[in-house]
Amino acid sequence: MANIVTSLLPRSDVAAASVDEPADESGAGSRPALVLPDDRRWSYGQLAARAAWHRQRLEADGVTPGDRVLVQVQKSPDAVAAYLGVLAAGAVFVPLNSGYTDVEVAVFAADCAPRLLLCDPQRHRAIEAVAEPLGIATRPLGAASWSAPAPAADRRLEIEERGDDDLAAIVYTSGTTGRSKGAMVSHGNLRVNAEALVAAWAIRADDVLVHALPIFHVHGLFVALHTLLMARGQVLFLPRFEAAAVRAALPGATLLMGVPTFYTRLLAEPGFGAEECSSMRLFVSGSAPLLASTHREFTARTGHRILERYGMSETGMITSNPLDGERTPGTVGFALPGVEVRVVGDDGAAALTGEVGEVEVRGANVFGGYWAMPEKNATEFRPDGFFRTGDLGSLDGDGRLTLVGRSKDLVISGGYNIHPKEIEQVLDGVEGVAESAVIGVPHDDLGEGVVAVLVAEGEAVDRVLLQAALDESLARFKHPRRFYWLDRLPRNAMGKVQKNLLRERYRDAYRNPG
Ligand code: MLC
Repeated sequence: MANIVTSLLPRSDVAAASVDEPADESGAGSRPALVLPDDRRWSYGQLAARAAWHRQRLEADGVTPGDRVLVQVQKSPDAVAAYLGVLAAGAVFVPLNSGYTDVEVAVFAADCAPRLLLCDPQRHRAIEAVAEPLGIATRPLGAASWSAPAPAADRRLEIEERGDDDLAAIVYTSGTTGRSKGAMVSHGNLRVNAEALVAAWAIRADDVLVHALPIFHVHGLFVALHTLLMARGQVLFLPRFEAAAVRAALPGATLLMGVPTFYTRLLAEPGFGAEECSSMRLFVSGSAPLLASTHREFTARTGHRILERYGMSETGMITSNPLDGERTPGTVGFALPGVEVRVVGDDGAAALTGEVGEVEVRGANVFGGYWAMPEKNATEFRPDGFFRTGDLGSLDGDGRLTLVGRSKDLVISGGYNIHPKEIEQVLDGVEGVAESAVIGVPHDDLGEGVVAVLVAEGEAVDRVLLQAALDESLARFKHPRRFYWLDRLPRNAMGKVQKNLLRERYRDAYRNPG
């Protein structure tokens, strides 16, 4: 029974909080938490002090426990402090991809009805225009400094008492089509999952993590940051993934957590190899399938066996290949301690060993349901409490899980989930488009790339019109980069578009530009 923040910022740092105190290796509050590219440091004490400053600002804005705070900001150390400030206040953190358009932000704002929307200063006017009609207050986060801790007076961080079942975050897992699905993640969910990972990966105070992921998703925020802060390690905090910057950060570091694209891009770097990885003890991959060939090539080049794990926003991390023992390429390993995994067939009965079925999960890590969607919660959870992931896989005799696909129509590109229906809806709305089908096909860099297959009503449709519609409504990572035109879409006897045929037909779309 405690606010997750007390696990991330230990009491001594909270009390000793001072932003003016330079970080060094000694003393309670002065241990470095975030190390920036120019080697400036935010100590645990400074992070706590800045979180206290944010907490006070949030309260001045009228935020009270249970209120949602919607946040769309660029990655920065101050954004981490703001996150901790929201949780310390007992409020509910709702992160949004910094690439979302105003149209997308408006949908999520309307859904979770936040007390406050925090945004980047340069986006404030646009965000205000979105939020005002909804009666939502907005505030720019302030100068998101990448060089030094933001100034604030000494402050003790007051932490609102929370129960394990109290909401800590709402993580949107769907696009903006129909009702948006916001996974309700509790303080207890976050704590038990971070504890399980700290134990499974033996994360300790002398670990140094290279952090190049965005912090608006589970991977960069709950997996990477939570585990390191909980273990009181150091985070080399990079603005984004950039192969040269990551390579420069590796010497002296011990951990990297990334999506498969991180690894394929490192391997594409001439000269990348064992030497710069000599202090590293663990490379973790997740959020998208890691090709066995990438795993093997990485081992050949560096001597390290990438540890692949599996999770999702609704459940946190579910399985992991072992730290000690066989890390088998193409599998996602064993259920983490405290997590139950089963595979069931179409009839809901347990699948046999090696048989493919839907993966279901139960445990204290599993979310409480989708925000304000009782009807969805009734179908996504089994009566015995197992959550249906929508992923297809099989368990071997030892309990090792292999994922083979998805039962839901979903594209995973560079670790981002992209929902085809959302893109189809925008394309279908363009004048002259009769219908469309959006699919994911192999992409060497991003795993999957988005392809649009369209049918015109008559004359050819203006590409400028198509692009304008996409630009207005959808974040750029969702945009199809390949467009194909057909006289009609292939459909089965039930009238359903046969996307498998389209995926086959356009499987080389990102090899032979169309
Ligand atoms: C960027 N772009 C993408 C993209 N990322 N397009 C498709 N898929 C992506 N993932 C586009 C941009 O819109 C832009 O287009 C162009 O690529 C260059 O942008 P960039 O910002 O320079 O991209 P880049 O740095 O190359 O980013 C690629 C990436 C990044 C793989 C490093 O996407 C990334 O950090 N992904 C991590 C996602 C993540 O954290 N997922 C965790 C989800 S949690 P244009 O046209 O504007 O130039 C989860 C649960 C779990 O799934 O288990 O972890």
